[in-house]
Amino acid sequence: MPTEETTSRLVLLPVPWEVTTSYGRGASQGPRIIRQASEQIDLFDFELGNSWQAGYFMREVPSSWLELNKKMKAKAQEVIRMKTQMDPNVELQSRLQAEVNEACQKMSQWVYEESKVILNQGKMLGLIGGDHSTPFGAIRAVLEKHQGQVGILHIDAHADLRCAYQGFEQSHASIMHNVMTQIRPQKLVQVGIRDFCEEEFDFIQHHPKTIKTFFDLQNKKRLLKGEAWHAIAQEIVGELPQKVYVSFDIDGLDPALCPHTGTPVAGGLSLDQVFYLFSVLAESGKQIVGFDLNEVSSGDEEEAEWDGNVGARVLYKLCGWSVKTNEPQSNT
Ligand SMILES: [Mn+2]
Repeated sequence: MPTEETTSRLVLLPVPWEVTTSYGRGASQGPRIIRQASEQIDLFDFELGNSWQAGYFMREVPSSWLELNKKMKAKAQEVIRMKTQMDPNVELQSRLQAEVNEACQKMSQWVYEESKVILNQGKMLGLIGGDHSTPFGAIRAVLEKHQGQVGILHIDAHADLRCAYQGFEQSHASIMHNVMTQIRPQKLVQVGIRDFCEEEFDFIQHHPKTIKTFFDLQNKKRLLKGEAWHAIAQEIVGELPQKVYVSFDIDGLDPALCPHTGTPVAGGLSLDQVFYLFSVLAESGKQIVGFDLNEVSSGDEEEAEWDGNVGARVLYKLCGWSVKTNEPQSNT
């Protein structure tokens, strides 16, 4: 397998960051456990053949961000504790909160700059989180490269449309709100969504032209009535423009497939449904112009072989379809 970045078609940027995660922990270990599990996966793929030969290069997990993550996560936890316990020291609370927001901003800027360098070299980009706040800078860079003419396929249990969460502007729970209000892609198409608040539901209702949400329960009802996933997948793909960025939160899948993820929600997609959706996307002639895979986590454990295994399989498909949907013949 090619191991040099310069000769690779696709570069994977690991971002071990989970400062604002609220419930479970371990998303910063995502890149490491995915990389470990990836050794178990055959390179040849039934749908993708030997697409891997184009070269997928994963960068080293940057230890400096891992360290800052640890430091800032402790501060964020303290802010959350102070809020829930109504600690009277509001001055300390707002100072810590500002510090956390600043660090998240710094991470985001770094991701943006690294993504730009990778894209400017004519390479495909994949980001591996980390929590779901990590891809903001990557989405910004991809959208800039394509003059905003990109739709986002967002697979997630959560709508992530909160206007800041627990006082953190760059929260994992706000990523798509930030993307829609600050980066403004052509369209946001959400799949697997089954956990959201009223504010998020209203946000979706108020943006009928730019946001299309395929709520998990609606999809399940259609399937239970006997409709085919093929029809739903075609509808999903039909909502997207020519160029597609995939933002994949692993918790969009059934939690049996990601037991250690930070905020699991019962229900969700099977791996077959997601892989079928990718193939329908590819068959439509649309192109994946960038992607992220986030919230793959080891939880409190050092190892989480199963989470890493499923994460690696998803990553492998995302890499393969990124390369394949951008081959010259698939653009005609
Ligand atoms: Mn989620």
